Order: sequence, then C-alpha cells, then structure tokens
Amino acid sequence: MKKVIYESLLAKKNKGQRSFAVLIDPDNVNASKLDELTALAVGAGVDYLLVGGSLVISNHLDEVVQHIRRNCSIPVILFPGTPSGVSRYADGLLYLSLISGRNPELLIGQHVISAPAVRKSGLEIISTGYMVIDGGAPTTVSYISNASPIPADKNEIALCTAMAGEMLGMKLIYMDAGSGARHPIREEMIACVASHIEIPLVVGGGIRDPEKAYLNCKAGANVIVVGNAIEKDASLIKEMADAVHSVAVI
Ligand code: 1GP
Repeated sequence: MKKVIYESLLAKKNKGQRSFAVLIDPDNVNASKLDELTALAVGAGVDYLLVGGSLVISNHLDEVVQHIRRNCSIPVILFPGTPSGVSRYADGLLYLSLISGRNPELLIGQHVISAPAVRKSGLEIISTGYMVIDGGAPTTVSYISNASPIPADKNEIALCTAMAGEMLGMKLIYMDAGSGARHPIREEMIACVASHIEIPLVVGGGIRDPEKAYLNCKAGANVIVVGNAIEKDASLIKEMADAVHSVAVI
C-alpha cells in the first residue's frame, strides 16, 4: 500500500507545519479554469489539490484529474461523495467514513460495494473519519448524507467522535461544515478535537478569508481546505496559502 501522501502529512504535522488544500469541484471547472487554478496553486505553494464533492453531476472526473496532473505536480487527492468519484489518475483517495452520522451506508455500506474498484485503482488510500459539523444551514453534504451533523457548539460530541475514529484506526479526521457553509467550524471545537488526537486534523467548510484559515490553524487544524471562496475569487489562493503557511506551532 502506498503511503507517500500520508507520510508527508505526518512529517509536516511533526514539524508543526500546516498545509493548504484547494478543493476543485469537477462540475464547476473547464480547461481554462483548471489552467488558471493550477498556475495560481503552483505559485502559491499549495500543498494538495482535492477533487470531488458530495454531488458530482458531470462525467469528466478522469479528464479533470489528468488535466491537473499534466499542469503540475501538486498531489491530487480524491474527495469522493459517492463510489463513482474515483479516478485512477489521481494520487490518493480520502476513504471517508461518515463517523458523525448514523447512516450505515456512509459508515461502511458503500465502502463494501466499492472496495474491489478502489483496491484495483492503485491509489494511495487514506482512511478518513469524516465529521460533518452544523454550519448554520443545510448543505449538500448534510442533505445527501441523510444524517444529522454534530451541533456547532457540542465540542464534547466532536471530541469523542474524533477519538473513536482514531482508536478505530482511521488515519485522518476531517471536520467539515459543508461546502459553502454559512458558518465555518468554531476555533473552540477545532482546539478541543486537535488537543485530544494524534492523527492529522483536516478542517473545511465555509472558510472565506485568510484570517479564518489562520485562526483555524492556530487552533490546531493541520490541513485547511477551501473550495467555494476560491471558485468565486481564485486570487484568494495565494493569500490563503500564505496565511496557512505562516502558522508553525508544534
Ligand atoms: C467542503 O470542506 C470543503 O467539503 C470546502 O468547503 O467549499 O465551503 O470551502 P468550501
């Protein structure tokens, strides 16, 4: 099993370095948009490109991933909403189990169905405890998952969920307020979870400005994911990356 991406994440965590990931939704890009995003990402020193979404309607995931790979060497990690969100051209795949919900299909059911294809893909598989946190309004992920998000002020539920995920052997915890969330996750919750787990913590959903990205990192996030805000204003990539990389706390 490949471990290149995960080992790089662990090495950065051990050195106190934060990472910045840009989320690309295949439904919202064409070739020229991808050229623009990858050029900005390379210039800004973006650490990872996540590709996927809760609801991928278009049928050009392979094309999108191949286009990115031709343009740059930033690792491409799939962030699939469904088993069809897999492309063998990527570098890795967040193998998400929705541990904040109680929908058996998203905890294990779809994994069983997609396991042979995922194994055959040859991708680096990163087992991820995926936690959806209430972002103040329903998001695509909260609707599609048919599972209640963790209330935004229930730090102890988030903490116990993340601890359980870690003890079950998951390699990452991804706390997500959902794409375009009205309210991003509070720093108090991030700090509470980060101080009780040893595996890397990914945070995303509704982060719109570099200040928020910075504060999330200070609170303990190891990787910040931004999608929507960058779709609206790609020039934010550099400011966001600089803010995230400016935090170096062990
Ligand atoms: C969503 O965490 C990601 O799953 C990113 O969210 O699109 O709101 O940045 P945004």
